[in-house]
Amino acid sequence: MTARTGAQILWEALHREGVRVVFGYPGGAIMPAYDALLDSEIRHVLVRHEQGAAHMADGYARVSGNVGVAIATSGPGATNLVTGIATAMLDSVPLVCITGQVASRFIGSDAFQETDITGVTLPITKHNYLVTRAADIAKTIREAFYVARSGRPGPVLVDITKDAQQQSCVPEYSDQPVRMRGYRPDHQARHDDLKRAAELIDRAERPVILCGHGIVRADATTLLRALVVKTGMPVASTLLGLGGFPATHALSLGMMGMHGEAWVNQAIQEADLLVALGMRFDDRVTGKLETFATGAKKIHCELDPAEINKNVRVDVALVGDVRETIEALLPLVEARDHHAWIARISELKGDAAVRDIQQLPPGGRLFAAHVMHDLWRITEGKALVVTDVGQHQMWEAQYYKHDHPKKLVTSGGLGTMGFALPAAIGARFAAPSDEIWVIAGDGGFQMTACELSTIAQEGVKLNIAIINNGYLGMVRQWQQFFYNGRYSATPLKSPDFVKLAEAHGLFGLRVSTRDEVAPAVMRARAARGTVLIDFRVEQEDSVYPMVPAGAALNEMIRRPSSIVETAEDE
Ligand SMILES: Cc1ncc(C[n+]2csc(CCOP(=O)(O)OP(=O)(O)O)c2C)c(N)n1
Repeated sequence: MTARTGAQILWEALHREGVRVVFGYPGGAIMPAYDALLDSEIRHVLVRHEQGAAHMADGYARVSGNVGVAIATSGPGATNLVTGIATAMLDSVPLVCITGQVASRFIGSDAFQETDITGVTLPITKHNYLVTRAADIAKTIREAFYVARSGRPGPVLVDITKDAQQQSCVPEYSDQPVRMRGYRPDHQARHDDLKRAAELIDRAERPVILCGHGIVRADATTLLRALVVKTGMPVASTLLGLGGFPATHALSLGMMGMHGEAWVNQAIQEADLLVALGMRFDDRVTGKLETFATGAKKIHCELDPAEINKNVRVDVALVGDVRETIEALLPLVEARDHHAWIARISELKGDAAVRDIQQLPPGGRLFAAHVMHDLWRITEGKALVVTDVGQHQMWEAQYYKHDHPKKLVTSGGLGTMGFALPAAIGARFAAPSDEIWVIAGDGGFQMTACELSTIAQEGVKLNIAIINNGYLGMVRQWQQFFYNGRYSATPLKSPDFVKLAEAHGLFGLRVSTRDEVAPAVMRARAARGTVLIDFRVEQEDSVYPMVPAGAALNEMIRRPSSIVETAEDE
């Protein structure tokens, strides 16, 4: 083998890991790598801000199931990645982020554009590395990919000094399985525990399955369906679990938690058994812990042992890959149905359908829920939807019924505004033929709107729906409910989004009545290029129901009937 530079080895090592596209931005300390990129087959997408690179890699990873790769220079380039890395960490998304670092002899001298990025990202990466020798690059990249995708996935950062990129050596690529001291990512549920879990499931009268992101990530949806068919247990879903079980299935209850349906939360509170699959009992899901499903036994199937008994004490822990766990559990459980329990849950639904905003006559007013409902109807629920963070995110979760996994991409754990547009660009590279809709608020969209230029330069086709309510809506809603309606720093002025699209060579449309929704959506779908629709929606609508932070799951704020009446009056 001939000698290669560290920079060449980097691209070769990435190629060997199956990488075909990376998202990045160049600068001084990563220039040798960018020079070698010209001779690599890997496609590079030039972003407009490194945060966008991390979110694109994240969107790519969530949709493809592979590791996403972002690349940036040292100092400000590296620190701009931080929000995207933390977003991936909280949602267990496998990323490898590569950063240039100042030459090894300058480290620690406050050299130009020096930041201790391994120090900065220590708590928000699954693992990170500082590489100072070309000879270590191939092995480190291999390990980084292994760590990112094995066990509970997560982001890994590899910081490579400029001199390591420039040095030459004969690379040593290995095909042997990676072994790392102290890292044991694989667990398997114990047979005794599986039997105890099966006994609890067989004995339960009011069971509820809680479907989390793990089901989606582990491709366990078919097995989950088999478990539900056999045991008759209804399924509630976390935000990131949506699509893990078909929303239109008779035993799908819908989303639980802070903005979950009231009957779902009530059913959880009345349950005598919760079977938590690939979820982590986040506070947005449980409400006040002391009051969470106190009458229920709990089974927790989870890959990461650190999650067991972290927030909620459980009766049986099945630590392992959730797909393998369900597979092992299936033959152990009895066939059941739960007619009485399902009837009770239907009763709990009560007047919810009447209160449902989507049933309201529009009366000339455009509610965000109308937009979500119409989008769902027109796309037949088949689009890949990438949402930002705020009210629109919750309305999408409530009104766009996801029947398939990996068709909803959203920042759950960190709740990162600005996520949607770049994540959708990444998703496009993972799903070239999917219909993709970005759904963003007027606030979050402006955080990463610079990536419209990336869309234009790369010729990416997306459909963009801005749910424009003139406020930082979710914060405004909290101010309305919990701060006596004192709107501090939430009214928001935006640019003319239609002109902004046009300024980027893209097509823009404005919609302010319900009648205009369908024609605009059809136009966007039919267009070859990216179309942005500025939906001017009801400004002070709120997401209902809502569990106030720190309250019990069944203490929900419901949509006031006055809104229903006002709309009906019109
Ligand atoms: C980066 C970031 N900064 C601040 C917040 C806090 N935050 C959560 S929702 C929200 C308002 C979002 O407003 P907008 O994007 O207009 O969406 P809407 O809620 O109106 O649908 C804010 C400020 C956040 N989640 N992320």
